Amino acid sequence: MTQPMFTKAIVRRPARSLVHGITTHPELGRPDYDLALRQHDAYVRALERCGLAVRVLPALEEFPDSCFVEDVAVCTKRFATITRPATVSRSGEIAGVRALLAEYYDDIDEIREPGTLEGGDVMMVGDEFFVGLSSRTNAEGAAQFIAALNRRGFSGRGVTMPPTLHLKTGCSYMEDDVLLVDRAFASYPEFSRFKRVDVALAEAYAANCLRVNDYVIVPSGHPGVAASLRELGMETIELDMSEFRKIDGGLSCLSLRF
Ligand code: CIR
Repeated sequence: MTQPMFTKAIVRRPARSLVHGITTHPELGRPDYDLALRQHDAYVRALERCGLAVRVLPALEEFPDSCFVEDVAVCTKRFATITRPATVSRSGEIAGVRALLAEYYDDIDEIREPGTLEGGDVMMVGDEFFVGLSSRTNAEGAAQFIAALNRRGFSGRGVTMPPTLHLKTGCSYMEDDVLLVDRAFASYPEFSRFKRVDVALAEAYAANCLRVNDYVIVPSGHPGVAASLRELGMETIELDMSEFRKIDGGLSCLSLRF
């Protein structure tokens, strides 16, 4: 890649309260905080290896899910949007991220009540954005965001969701026209124009991979997805995400890239 897609990232250290993060998978057990910190360190190193300068925000103990910074903002080439998380326990996460983004962006928009939108529902494909209409992102939030995109010369469209947490829980754009898709999204007409890499049910968690410049970061333990991406000529970095997975967190959720 001659021109890097991204040069910077923002992450937030996991709080000890992470063990109380929202989860739809209580059967996986509580996260181990010390292991989560080590996995987070490895994540930051991986972003650095991809060429990003990483800013690390301090842990926010009052907000168990606050390490999932992707949900509280959307960063584009021309502007950033501060989102409005649907869950009350996450609403206080935005302040620190807003202040930091102001160092990088002159143009910062925001989602307003009654809109809700979480960044995990926003998938960027060049100048086009897909917005998952999930239990976290309502029609009003999506409409506000799409209007903000249109005002800056981007396009956006809503995507009806299967019962999946966020859009990018189930599909990730790998650049070069390649879309990684969970079975739930495989037949979506919105995605028919892409070269689709289908993710097997047993590897569904790896539908959330992260393309960053010349690499794709893949959660370890998903050999089928990693092999499919390598067959397409992509260089992969594998990271153990076990502790974040326990509270529904994937690779993309842990950072804002811009
Ligand atoms: C939540 O339910 O909000 C967190 N436990 C997980 C957020 C994951 N974020 C993402 O997929 N972008």
